[in-house]
Amino acid sequence: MRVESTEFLEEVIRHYDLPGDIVEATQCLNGHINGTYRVILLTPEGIKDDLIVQKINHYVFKDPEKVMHNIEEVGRHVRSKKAASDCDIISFMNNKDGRNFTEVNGEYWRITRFVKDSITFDFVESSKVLYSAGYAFGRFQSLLSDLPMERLYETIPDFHNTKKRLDYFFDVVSKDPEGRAKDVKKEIDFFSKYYDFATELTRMTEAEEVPLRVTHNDTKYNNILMHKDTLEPLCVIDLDTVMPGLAMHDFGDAIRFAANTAAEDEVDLSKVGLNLEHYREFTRGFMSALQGLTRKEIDTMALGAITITIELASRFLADHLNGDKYFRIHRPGHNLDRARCQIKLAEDMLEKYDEMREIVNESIASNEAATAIE
Ligand code: GN1
Ligand code: MG
Repeated sequence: MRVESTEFLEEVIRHYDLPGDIVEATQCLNGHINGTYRVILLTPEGIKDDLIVQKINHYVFKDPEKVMHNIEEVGRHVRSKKAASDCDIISFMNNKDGRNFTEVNGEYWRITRFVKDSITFDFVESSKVLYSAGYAFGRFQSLLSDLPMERLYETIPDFHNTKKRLDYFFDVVSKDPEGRAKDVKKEIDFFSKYYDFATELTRMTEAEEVPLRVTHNDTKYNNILMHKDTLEPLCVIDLDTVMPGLAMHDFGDAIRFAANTAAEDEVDLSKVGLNLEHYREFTRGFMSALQGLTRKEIDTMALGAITITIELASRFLADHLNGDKYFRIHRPGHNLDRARCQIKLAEDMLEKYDEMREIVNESIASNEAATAIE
């Protein structure tokens, strides 16, 4: 969407050593949280500088400085050890005060250069591209495995605490501030039915049966910039929620998005389900990049995918009941559509749970075979 009046963007850019005039500005609408703009500057030398200028959502991220601290820590760590062949990760420019964000009228902004030839996808057509996406997210976590967790802030407390998410959901249902609960009885029953199943990983985390690791926590396929021709991963983006978490959640959230046979907000629910071929390819890539997982982590990878899908369904539906305050919507009832789509996907995953677990085990076995041959 073209931005007509660009003064607010000019004001942000003035905080940086970026000479030139804005010749084009568009708003990117595929994220649900932050405000993202692609801005082309024409420099005094006549060169086009292609920038991404982003406003951090202050309602969601209560302390944007902590978010930007984490991004700097993680960036420094990954860049100090990554190989040239590894996928890059996003970083932000310093402003004139040497900080990787800038404050304008109480809002927090940041700027990065547009990665040349990159593209993102909101839906995955072919399973072929998924091995490398799985590898990129697995490798991201593996590169961060020796970053001391105490160096990172929890940017959103209890972000993937599914038990707290579901308890909050039922709280919203009981308060029903917009009077919308009467129309979603069937959906509410779904969350009651699977409450114990979906909170098992929370229980295991609290009992320290599974370890915390530095994780991305928002591993949607559109959070990897892909090369527009080769479809190879170029850069992992959206590091706002990098913090201690579970490997199974990163795996699971990626599956939720990339192995869905339809888009995240598809309204024709007959189109929604788990594509096992997509699932297999992503799993193979992720598992080959991320070795050294514990047996319990391996055994709960598939559970992670179903858990995160149920969790997100509850978050979308809670937001719908709350009057759409958290996720940006593009039409009335959008969060309800998203919730229904995620519930349908979770139901399909529950039917395919045994196969999902089997595929994880197969990928581990083939890693072991490959290691033995080496
Ligand atoms: C939000 O803004 P975006 O699209 O990267 C959300 C994720 C959800 C996702 C669902 C901070 O991410 O947790 O999985 O929407 N991010 C936050 O599409 O809540
Ligand atoms: Mg995000």
